[in-house]
Amino acid sequence: MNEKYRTRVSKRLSRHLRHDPGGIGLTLSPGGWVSVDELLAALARNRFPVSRAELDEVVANCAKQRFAFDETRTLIRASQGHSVRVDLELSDAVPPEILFHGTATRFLPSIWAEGLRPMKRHAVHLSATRETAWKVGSRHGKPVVLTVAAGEMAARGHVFQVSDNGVWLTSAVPAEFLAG
Ligand code: HQG
Repeated sequence: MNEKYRTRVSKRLSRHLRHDPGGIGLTLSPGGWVSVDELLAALARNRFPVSRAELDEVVANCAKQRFAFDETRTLIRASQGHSVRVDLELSDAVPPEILFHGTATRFLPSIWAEGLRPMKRHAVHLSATRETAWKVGSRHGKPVVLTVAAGEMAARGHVFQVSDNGVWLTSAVPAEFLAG
């Protein structure tokens, strides 16, 4: 399987495991899980056949570890990034003092006015490193990295969680905790 094909499969998995399970007739469990057999059957029905070995390869090789199997390896879910309603049942975690958020410069006026909001997703996504945040921001246009005073937020009662693949999640970041 080459890199290009792995990326195609990964994008397709993101679409159905985060945003549009119904599009191929899938229903996610409240925790966001779906049976691997059902997923592969649904993809095949929709002219996108993927073998179990290929799925395993995509899950294992995905640099961002976007997908995770359960301990029996019969269920799979996206580790973060959902727009459909799921409860990932992550435990609250104490964030580092500073986290980063990558965005595009054109969003800054609105972000300074109202802080970071989850927009179409469940939570605001924050990165542990400036490098990762830069990549995240580049997806939207001319990137800019904001620092988030996460320690101070936590001290003031904001709740954080960290996904299985190391993305920090919180429901919103008021502008007072942001710096350019
Ligand atoms: C912006 C990818 C205007 C926010 C990444 C972002 C991440 C505002 C955009 C994950 C705003 C939403 C999530 C406000 C926030 N006014 N714009 N008040 N508040 N925004 O894609 O964080 O590759 O939903 O800055 O790596 O870019 O898919 O969020 O630019 O982990 O696995 O609204 O998606 O992971 O964009 O990315 P997104 P994100 P994957």
